[in-house]
Amino acid sequence: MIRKKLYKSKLLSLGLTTLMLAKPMEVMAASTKTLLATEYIAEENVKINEIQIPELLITEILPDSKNVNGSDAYEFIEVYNNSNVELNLNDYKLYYNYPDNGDASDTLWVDINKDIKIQPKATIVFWIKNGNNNQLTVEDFNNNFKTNLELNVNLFELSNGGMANSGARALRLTTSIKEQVDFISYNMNGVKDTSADKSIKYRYDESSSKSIMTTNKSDPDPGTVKDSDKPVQANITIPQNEAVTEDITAGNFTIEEGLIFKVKASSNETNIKTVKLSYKNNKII
Ligand SMILES: [Ca+2]
Ligand SMILES: [Ca+2]
Repeated sequence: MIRKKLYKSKLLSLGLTTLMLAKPMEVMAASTKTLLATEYIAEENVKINEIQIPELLITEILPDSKNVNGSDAYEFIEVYNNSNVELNLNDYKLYYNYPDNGDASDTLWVDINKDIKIQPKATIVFWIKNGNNNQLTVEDFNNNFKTNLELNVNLFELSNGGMANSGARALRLTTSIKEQVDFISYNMNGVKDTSADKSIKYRYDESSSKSIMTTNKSDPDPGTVKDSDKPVQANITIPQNEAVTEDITAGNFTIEEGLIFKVKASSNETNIKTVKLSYKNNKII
């Protein structure tokens, strides 16, 4: 019988690095209310309130716009701060999704690792830069929609292929640890919702707890959400106490299994949106 060698795996301990890097590092985070990917800890997903209105919503998309160099030039996604507090985009991610292929088809589109603030009731707009429209400027965008958005303030460029004009597609907005905040879809069940230069709008429906398409023939108004398209505001209380974190990394690991860092973060006052883990090693590069 081959006996697997056990290694000590204290967080921040020295000497682990070369072993760890032999395999991809996997970081797991968990909280009493939100759990992250890959490996779950058996705890109930407890909600503070019975009805939770999302603080951040996808309110408008334009999957099909006029072309430049053969591609849609002005595709955009509008996101609205439906809360009473300033939100930091650093705590959220946006995924493009293929509903016919399930949740596993999520493709990460927005993962911002810097502080970008959205004020209460304000919006930000993501403009798709697909290669063929890369030469267009913010001035072009504003001229096209008669808007006055500012680059990297409330207008951000996304570099990817853009939103398909045909075929079922969706966008999933989540916190950093992938707890879903909002989900919208179009072209479902063989129905074509897109048409050139007409945007699709969504309004969060409190009774079904889902964002519902309200029109697929809107004149685009990136950066503006009409009062009639706003749901009940989410009232967020700023936590008074820091979240409690606990290192629950296994004490030993085998080199075959690799080491998984596990950190448990919890708060009685809010859900956990982001967990960051840092470690040190003794390797001098
Ligand atoms: Ca498109
Ligand atoms: Ca709008």
